[in-house]
Amino acid sequence: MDYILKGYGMKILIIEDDKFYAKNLQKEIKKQLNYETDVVNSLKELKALDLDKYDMFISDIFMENYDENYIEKNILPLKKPLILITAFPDKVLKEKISKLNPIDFIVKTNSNKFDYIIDKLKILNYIEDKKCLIVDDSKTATLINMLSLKKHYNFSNIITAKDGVEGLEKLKENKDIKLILTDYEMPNMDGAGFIKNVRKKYNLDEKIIIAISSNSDKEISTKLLKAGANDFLTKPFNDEELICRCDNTLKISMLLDEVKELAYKDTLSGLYNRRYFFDVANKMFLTSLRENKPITIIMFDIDHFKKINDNYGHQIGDVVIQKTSEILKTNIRKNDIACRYGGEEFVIFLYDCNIDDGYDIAEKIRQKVESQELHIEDKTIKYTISAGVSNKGKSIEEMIKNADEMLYKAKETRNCVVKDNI
Ligand code: GH3
Ligand code: MG
Ligand code: MG
Ligand code: MG
Repeated sequence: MDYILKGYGMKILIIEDDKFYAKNLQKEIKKQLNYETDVVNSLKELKALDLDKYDMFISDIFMENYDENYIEKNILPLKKPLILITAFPDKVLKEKISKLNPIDFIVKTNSNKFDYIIDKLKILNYIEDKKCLIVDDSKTATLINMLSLKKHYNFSNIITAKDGVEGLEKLKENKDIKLILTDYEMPNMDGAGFIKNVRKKYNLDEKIIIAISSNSDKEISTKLLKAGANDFLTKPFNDEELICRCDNTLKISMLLDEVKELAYKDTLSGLYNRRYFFDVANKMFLTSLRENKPITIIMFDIDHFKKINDNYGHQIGDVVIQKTSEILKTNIRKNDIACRYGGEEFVIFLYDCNIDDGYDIAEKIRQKVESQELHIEDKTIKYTISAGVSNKGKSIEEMIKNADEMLYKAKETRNCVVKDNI
């Protein structure tokens, strides 16, 4: 397939003669995903449109009184992802569906009819910046699975490995792998050994593993599940089964991420909270020891924040916290963690970063805050922050304590950054 499935922000055309259904689907997509969609209810309307501007099509498979090959003629040549809507997926229809090569098809009569399609769109959004890994010693099996996944999903990349040993290497090189398909029988390290090794580092929701075997022996499927596979497939399987299992496991992982996001985020600032900070920073601390990477902690505190509250009111104080958080968020890398540590205190964990680079980042952030002028209501507000930077300590707690001591020193003058000197 040579199309690229876009996730967030894609423009979708809904082709459906049932106006009521189309309108409701459009509303639901807007409400749940905030995607813009257009609707056409007839072939005439379809032909009048510039179809190139759409990233995806959701189309009824049969529309009354129309040339039944309208999808082949109008949509397929565009080589864009297609989701089909059908009232009854009987056998004849299934053949037609498979000819049209859709990324999925939806049965209209389902009571929760929109849930499925909304979930599908959410999954595409979810995996857009994530990778998939196929571990299999058979080149043919790898190719077949690769083609299926490419047809149905928009992973940013699909990586392959010929056995468990190579699989682990690829996983180490590509932290953003989310879904893993692994064969059972392989030389060097088999599927069960590979899965056990992955699970030493990653939970069931961090890396989704679907194990595949040609052996229908129940002993093997249970062995793989006990080793930590999220699901299991017996060869031969069809495209539909593979996609259903991937969808289901991806959906669970996506929901867990959503729940975690709620549990781990501070609502006012949108930054992570302390709980998340310690969960992740402690893990990354251990990784840094293993991988021999430097880490640095910065503690920030807004200067004279009490005065801001006293002079302008608590609500404007809240906006100042939000603006400060935005500056923190936009000045760190993807692997760093910014957290609201307390009222007007923030901490940033910098991975693979030495103390001097950490100091520069803190200084850049301090300068940005200093040069910023906030206009809230009819007031112009300027304020400053202080920061302490440290890379010393045998644990995250110790590092924070040291950074806090540096912050305390910075508070002697305020609007400055002080680093630990080793
Ligand atoms: P310093 O420069 O020494 O840090 O002085 P400061 O006034 O910033 O420090 P202090 O610790 O005395 O005051 C912090 C204030 O932050 C007190 C508290 O009421 C306020 N605060 C804490 N959380 C929030 C919040 O969520 N919103 C608002 N608006 N204020 C908050
Ligand atoms: Mg094999
Ligand atoms: Mg404080
Ligand atoms: Mg303060």
